[in-house]
Amino acid sequence: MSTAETPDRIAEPWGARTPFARGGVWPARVDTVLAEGVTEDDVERWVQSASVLHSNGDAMDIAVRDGRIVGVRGRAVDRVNRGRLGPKDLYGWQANASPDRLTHPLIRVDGRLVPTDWDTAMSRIVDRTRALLNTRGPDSIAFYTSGQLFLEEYYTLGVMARGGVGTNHVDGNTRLCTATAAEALKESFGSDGQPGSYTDVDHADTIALFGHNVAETQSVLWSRILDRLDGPTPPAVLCVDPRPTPVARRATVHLAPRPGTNLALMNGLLREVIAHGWIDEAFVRAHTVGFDALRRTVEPWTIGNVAATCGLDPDDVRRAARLIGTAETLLSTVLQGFYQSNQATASAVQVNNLHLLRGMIGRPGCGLLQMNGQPTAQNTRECGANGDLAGFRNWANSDHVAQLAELWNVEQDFLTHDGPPTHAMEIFRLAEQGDLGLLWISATNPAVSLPELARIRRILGREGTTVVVQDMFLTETAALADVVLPAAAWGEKTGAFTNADRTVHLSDKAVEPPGEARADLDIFLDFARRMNFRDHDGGPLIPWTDPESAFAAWTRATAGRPCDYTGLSHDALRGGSGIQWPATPDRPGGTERLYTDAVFPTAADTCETYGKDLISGDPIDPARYRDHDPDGRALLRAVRYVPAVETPDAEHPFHLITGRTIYHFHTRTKTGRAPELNRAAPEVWVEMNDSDAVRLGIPEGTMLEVSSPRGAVTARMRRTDIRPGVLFLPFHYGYWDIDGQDADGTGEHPEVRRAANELTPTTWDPASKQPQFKTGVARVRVVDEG
Ligand SMILES: Nc1nc2c(c(=O)[nH]1)N[C@H]1C(S)=C(S)[C@@H](COP(=O)(O)OP(=O)(O)OC[C@H]3O[C@@H](n4cnc5c(=O)[nH]c(N)nc54)[C@H](O)[C@@H]3O)O[C@H]1N2
Ligand SMILES: Nc1nc2c(c(=O)[nH]1)N[C@H]1C(S)=C(S)[C@@H](COP(=O)(O)OP(=O)(O)OC[C@H]3O[C@@H](n4cnc5c(=O)[nH]c(N)nc54)[C@H](O)[C@@H]3O)O[C@H]1N2
Ligand SMILES: [Mo]
Repeated sequence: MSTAETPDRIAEPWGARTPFARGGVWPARVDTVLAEGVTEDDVERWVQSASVLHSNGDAMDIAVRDGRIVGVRGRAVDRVNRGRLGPKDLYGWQANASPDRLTHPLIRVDGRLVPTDWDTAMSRIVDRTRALLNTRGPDSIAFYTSGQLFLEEYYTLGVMARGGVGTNHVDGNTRLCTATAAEALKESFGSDGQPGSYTDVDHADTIALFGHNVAETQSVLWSRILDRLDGPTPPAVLCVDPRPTPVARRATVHLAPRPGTNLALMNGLLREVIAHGWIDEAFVRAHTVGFDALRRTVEPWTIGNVAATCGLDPDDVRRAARLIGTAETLLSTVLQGFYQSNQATASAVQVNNLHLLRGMIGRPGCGLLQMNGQPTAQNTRECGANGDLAGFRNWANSDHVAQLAELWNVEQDFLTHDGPPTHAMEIFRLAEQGDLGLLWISATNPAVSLPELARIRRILGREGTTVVVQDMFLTETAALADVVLPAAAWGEKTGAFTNADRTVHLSDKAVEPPGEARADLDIFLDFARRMNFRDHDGGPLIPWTDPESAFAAWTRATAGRPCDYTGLSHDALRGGSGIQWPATPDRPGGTERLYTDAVFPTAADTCETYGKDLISGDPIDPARYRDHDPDGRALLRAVRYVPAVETPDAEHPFHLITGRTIYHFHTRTKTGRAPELNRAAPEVWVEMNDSDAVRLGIPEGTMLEVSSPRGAVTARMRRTDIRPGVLFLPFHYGYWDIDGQDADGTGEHPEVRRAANELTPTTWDPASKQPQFKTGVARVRVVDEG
């Protein structure tokens, strides 16, 4: 493998610096990697694409030779990365050609998964669906999808599931990922949609990262920040994270709060901002509602109370408040340290409140990014393949439901259900109770990524629920399925997707998929055809046939909505840079920032939600919302701090938090099969503070059993400067080795327990329903001093 820019991008993940000053233009730097022995002259074609191993949307071209992918090169013209690529992008594409790829469908016969043809596999699913619809109705069928398919695939899945099958049980693994981002945006601004832009990095004088290890999880965005930090007018950086991340090491102020206390900290920071008069009173008066309640709610959170509750130095809290209170242009980002922790939505909306109080929204440098994680999570949410309706429509607003019924030409009754769309944690509970006859899982590996894995294995292995898994590999989840469908991967199919700053990219097909693997879109279309789903007039419910016509259908669903795509097409996305929505025929170049006019989509007829009580999660009554219609003003949502349910005690004395390393993506189905990435982080580890290790007399490198009330894993100990009393486990490692896959298809596997989710609790945020992967407890026991 050769990289043009830096010889070893494992050792130097962010590559060489290209410093620039505030308000300047981020210089381009093109990162390229090609397979051993291949030079740029050998490349036959470069095919336009973007990264699917994080939400940053780094644009790249795929190098093709002899019908195979032989490398990637960043696209210098693109607004997102100006040519740069991160380690996962540079090396991860090798997984496409792995010999482990699924090449034909599998079905379970006498307890074993055996190869079969498409017709047999699809017939099994169709027969089962028909039988369930005839006997138990649509509520016995559920779809659990991803944040990693393309928007054409989600839209098709959403129409097929809601308009064809008629079920309300449709969600994505975005529930585990950015459900809180969506909920926080809806609660404050009336609709999902990131207000900010990545160019805010270029203009900000202060950057605040709340529970976001951007250096490892969106490494190219961190390169942009590093280039500002090394330039002539560096921004101040606030980092809120219990670990000494690379972000913390470059921070002006690093706060390492006790896990689960984010809301106490945020309430304290807001109190300081108000008390010092660092607020834009005219903006607050004209464009927000709820200030008095917010002021009252944060009032008890003096510096002393914050310091005691969060376990922080009072002076550090004061310095943090001053940084964000006196910033001229503040960029804030929020991610899993907030979204997967205690009071997730409540904490995330306080960052929105901070920007509203300071009037810092819709202007260069005043960005607010309730970050996404997965590459296409935004599209799952937009297209209604999660617990939302397509086009950011409000399930509780019958006019919005009627719009979809008209667009799809189906009875409105068919789309109307007793309650909100079912969220993933509830879908798995329904399966556990035996209420689901069919659970169709696409592009996600819940047997590693959901909390409390012993329970998830039980649910997936249950008699009576037909589990369909659509994946590139025989994952831990696929091994428990009844039908396994081999999917084409990125690079083997065409589709569009949207990153965390609303930039839409096209990813073109570069090579053929292996064996009989098929694009997810083709699988969904085949199912819809076989089911013969019809509209009100007897025409096909889903008339589109390929990615381009699916995209065109999707744009019609967005007309007039906040995520308006009507100015976009596959052709418009080919060539130059990605384009930020909304993009309309009269604004085909897209929109850099939302809310530049300080008018928010909160009006009762427009909004995506009437909101929830952020402590109980109960929906707010639509009539009550209408009575106090914010009508374009943003909502300052105030919430009191409530401690986490699970906190350390004598039996489980440590907080347990989980997360990521730069070299791996999730359950490693791709990055574990890229030699450079696998070598960089081959095994699970557990981080413990030096002082805890000394106190317990545990030397570096000791094998520890880490256990919680749910289970146990073994992991080698690393001593770090993580907050004392806190353990950190990466969640990437499943329960078998990538190499030692389930060869006989029985679903049985060696008892290697190393997945962090053996330990995590089945608890979720009441408002966003996002599981709390970062609020748990654990104890340790020495297994081997080796
Ligand atoms: N390399 C890599 N990049 C990725 C991914 C990947 O798997 N690998 N996945 C992508 C996806 S889907 C996502 S969602 C994003 C996630 O991106 P991040 O959110 O940046 O990643 P995490 O490591 O999950 O969590 C971030 C930080 O939260 C901190 N944290 C834990 N508990 C608390 C708390 O109570 N309070 C605060 N303030 N912080 C806390 C952790 O110490 C951790 O450093 O990354 C995306 N990018
Ligand atoms: N403890 C703990 N648990 C966590 C988290 C945490 O921080 N801590 N983070 C959570 C978050 S934020 C996330 S996003 C989830 C991620 O959890 P998962 O979604 O379960 O993780 P992945 O490994 O990305 O699984 C994606 C699957 O899709 C397959 N795939 C890839 N591309 C395609 C495609 O084009 N088509 C099809 N059909 N399949 C494809 C891959 O092979 C892989 O098996 O994990 C969550 N779980
Ligand atoms: Mo995620």
